[in-house]
Amino acid sequence: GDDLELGIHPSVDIVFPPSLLREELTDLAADVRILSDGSALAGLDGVVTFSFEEAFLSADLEWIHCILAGVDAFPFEALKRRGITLSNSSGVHGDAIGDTVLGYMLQFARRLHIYRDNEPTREWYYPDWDETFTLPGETVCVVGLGTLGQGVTARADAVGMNVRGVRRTPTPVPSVDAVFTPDSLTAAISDARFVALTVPLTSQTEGLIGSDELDAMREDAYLLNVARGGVVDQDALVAALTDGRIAGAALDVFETEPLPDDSPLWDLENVIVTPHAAGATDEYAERVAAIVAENVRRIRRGESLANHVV
Ligand code: 7N6
Repeated sequence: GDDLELGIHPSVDIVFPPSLLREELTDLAADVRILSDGSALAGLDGVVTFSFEEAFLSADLEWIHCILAGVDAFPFEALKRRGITLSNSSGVHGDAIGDTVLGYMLQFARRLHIYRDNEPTREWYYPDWDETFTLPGETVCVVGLGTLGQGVTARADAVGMNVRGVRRTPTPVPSVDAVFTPDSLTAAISDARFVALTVPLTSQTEGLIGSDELDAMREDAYLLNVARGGVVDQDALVAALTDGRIAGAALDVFETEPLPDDSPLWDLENVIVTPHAAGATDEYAERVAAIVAENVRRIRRGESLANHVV
């Protein structure tokens, strides 16, 4: 019939079972099939995917929906040239990221990561009197105030932290006491106990946090990266952590993933490494399905897409 033909690319399996997404899409005016081979794209109008494949460019696709918010690995110019519309899943991760970043801050403040580290050796380690602190009254600077950033700011505000943020448009944001623009990044981060990175990776944010920014941070400050590895100069970060110029870091994303065995980050006690899972949640497929369903409706009405990237 004139139903839209949609394929679910096998790469989505990294985040949820493809069959789960198909179930969530059963009421749709579209034929949805799970692709067993990522390049078997004949007859499809659209594909829902985690990763990009060159084969997408030579197929007859009109639309690619990426189940990620961060689509920095997709070739925007080539997609434009082929007339393929790309939409992303921005908007689905606020709760998961907010919970994870609150968890990182609690781990550092309450030293929970140290106690867990001590379990294999049965070590009953009591912290020094000035080693622990509490979150109320501490300052967090959230760099990027989109869905991820606002997931963090809402929770930080709820536990009584001072919340500041950095974004291009310095309009007021709920839960944020002061909004800075990127040209005042150094001022914004310089007196924060925690600096959380929640920006997309673009030509403007690549290497945003380098040795100058790390030097501007307090010696007792923690860097929390749930954005992309490329937003931070990783060598500069390792140097700052090793020299004690900042107190620690919680990192979900890295220049190379999985983080290589020989990375010094694995061995630093003041670093929490998580496997690019800060945004994971059992509601992921349901949340992505809502965007896909909305866009199927829009395509049928000839409207422009939600979460449209190119
Ligand atoms: C997968 C998270 C994104 O860009 O990096 C995240 O959406 C993926 C759990």
